[in-house]
Amino acid sequence: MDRREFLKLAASVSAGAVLPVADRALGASASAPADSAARGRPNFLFIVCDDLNQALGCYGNSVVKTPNIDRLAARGVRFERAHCNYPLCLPSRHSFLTGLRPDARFELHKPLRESIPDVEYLPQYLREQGYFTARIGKAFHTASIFTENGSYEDAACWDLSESGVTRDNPDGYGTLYASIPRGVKEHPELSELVAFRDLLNNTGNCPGDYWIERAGLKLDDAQTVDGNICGIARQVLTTHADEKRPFFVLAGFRRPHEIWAAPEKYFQMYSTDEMKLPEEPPGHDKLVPEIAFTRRAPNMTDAQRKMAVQSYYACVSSVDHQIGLLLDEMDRLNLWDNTFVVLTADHGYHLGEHGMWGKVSLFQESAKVPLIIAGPGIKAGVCPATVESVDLFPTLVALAGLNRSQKVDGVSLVPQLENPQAPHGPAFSVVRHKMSWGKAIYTEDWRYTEWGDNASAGAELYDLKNDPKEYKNLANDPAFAGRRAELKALLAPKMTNLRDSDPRDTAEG
Ligand SMILES: [Ca+2]
Repeated sequence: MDRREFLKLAASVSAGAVLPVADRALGASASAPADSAARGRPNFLFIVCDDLNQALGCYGNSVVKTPNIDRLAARGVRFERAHCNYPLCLPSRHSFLTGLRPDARFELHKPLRESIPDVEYLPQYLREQGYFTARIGKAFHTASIFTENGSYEDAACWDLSESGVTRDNPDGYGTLYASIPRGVKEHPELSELVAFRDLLNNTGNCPGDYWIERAGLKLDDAQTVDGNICGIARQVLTTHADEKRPFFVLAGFRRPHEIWAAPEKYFQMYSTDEMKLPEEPPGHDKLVPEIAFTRRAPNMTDAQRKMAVQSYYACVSSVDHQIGLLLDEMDRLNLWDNTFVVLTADHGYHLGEHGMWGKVSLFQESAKVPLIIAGPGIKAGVCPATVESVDLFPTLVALAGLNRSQKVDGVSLVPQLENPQAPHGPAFSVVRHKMSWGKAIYTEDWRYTEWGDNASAGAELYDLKNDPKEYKNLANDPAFAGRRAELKALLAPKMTNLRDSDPRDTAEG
């Protein structure tokens, strides 16, 4: 979509709230060569949650409490069938920040720039176009809140780069109360701690089956890592609201990524009795190749499962509170007429479906992500089309009114923002399990997955219209051979750089 078409979109919906906005009277921005070219372009507030699945109020979950995410959905377009392109933190983030689907160059523990030196990330591109860019929290990846060692943040992307680390609060990514670094006895902020670590078996297809740990915190919201990330982001919004130079602010929250640590009031919002566990037909997984599963916990009792769901929801409500504070700041600063807000996650998370607790699976609870886009000229709506995280890069380029010549794999979602019923898709997602790649294509009605080269390690085919929970694998049913061939033909050209012989790191990260 070109600039003229974009302006038509904005103007068609909300005269008086269209782009480009008039230059603001206050606040001279730091001079940069592209500053003048960037004036009048819209701002972006890009909110990324970690391991947030679609179990949200606005996506139809009646138990979880997400009033603020629902508030954003009520003013934007919510994408029902948004898929990440690799259901794991770093490759997914590399993917949507480049607009490229992951291939063998997207290693699990290395910055992508080591594999593709001239890669151009979305914030890097916007910065080159004159945007002020800020990362607060987890954009690419952060190793630990106690040390920035192993940070994957890319220096070319950011004018401001803040991890959100709070040294007094170890509830960030990668820190276990139960073991490292200081031990549970030295944490007076804990109201309770339950570690499920021993309940996970280690027979999953990713070797890094790690922790399930739940921790109620005697801390205020603002004292948590996400509270700190939110506080810095609010300051940045306040400082830059009236700048002529537009901003791209990425707020990367840690929750609901494990460990499940949140102020104890969020745990008290939910009774374990009201937690619903998946009711699945017995034996349904017998038709599924074993390689499709990861991180199962067959030894957990129902009471423990319900506690795990409760803990996840508590963390979702905790991060929802922080998102609400950002939306309040959007209101207070009158930013809605020139700022697009994107809310998404790097991938989803299983809450017991198919026996799984975690990600790195190509089933929908892991591969689908929430995606909501709101802002000037966008009416509230629900888009049923299949879309992918790689679509975000070209979408933001189009919303900024920029023309970028480099090829990306994603396709702009501006047509869906204009008309949520506009067609799109399909989506593709990949994952490496043990020595084989899983390669999946998703349409509105079907999911087809191949494991290994030419399905040598198995295949899955689900009729999502009649089997929305993916219980009946039809891949080897002769009645669906034609459908399988049709989807295979769509999948094959997207996966040309994914051979099982790729010497890729298979550890979970
Ligand atoms: Ca993640």
